[in-house]
Amino acid sequence: MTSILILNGPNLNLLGTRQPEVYGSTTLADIEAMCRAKAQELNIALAFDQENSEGALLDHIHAARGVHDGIILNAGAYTHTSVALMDAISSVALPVVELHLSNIHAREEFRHNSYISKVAVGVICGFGAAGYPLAMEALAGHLAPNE
Ligand code: CA2
Repeated sequence: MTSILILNGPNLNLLGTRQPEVYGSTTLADIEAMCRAKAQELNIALAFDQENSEGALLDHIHAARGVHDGIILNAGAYTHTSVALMDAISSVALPVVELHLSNIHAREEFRHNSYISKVAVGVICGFGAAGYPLAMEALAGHLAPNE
């Protein structure tokens, strides 16, 4: 069975509790439930994690090799700073869909650069929590293009 990892970065554990005007009022637990329902529909296995530290995110990416077939990554603010996450994605050679709740290109200049985009198979941003199931469909389609 196809298995994917959805990995969430720093501060995303605060979703639904602060800045709803930017990130919506859906909590990360709500998003996980939405993703688990989508996984059933797509008949794929799902791991769902959130970490605030860069090192822990790197550990999840390294551990995904040989366990998962692809990764959906919302790296939060590390998107714009982390050469280490970019290198980790290259080193595990798993397809990664980059995901953001907000449209990072319509926001501050410092959010326009993404190190993740350079090594991702594709990017979904700006659709809020709905981007998560969209990213799952995109990754499942990428992994099994003829199904
Ligand atoms: O739009 C996204 O998904 C982001 O990855 C979210 C990051 C931001 O740094 C990226 O530029 C875009 C920030 C996540 C912070 O999440 C919060 C949630 C609730 C309250 C405060 C922060």
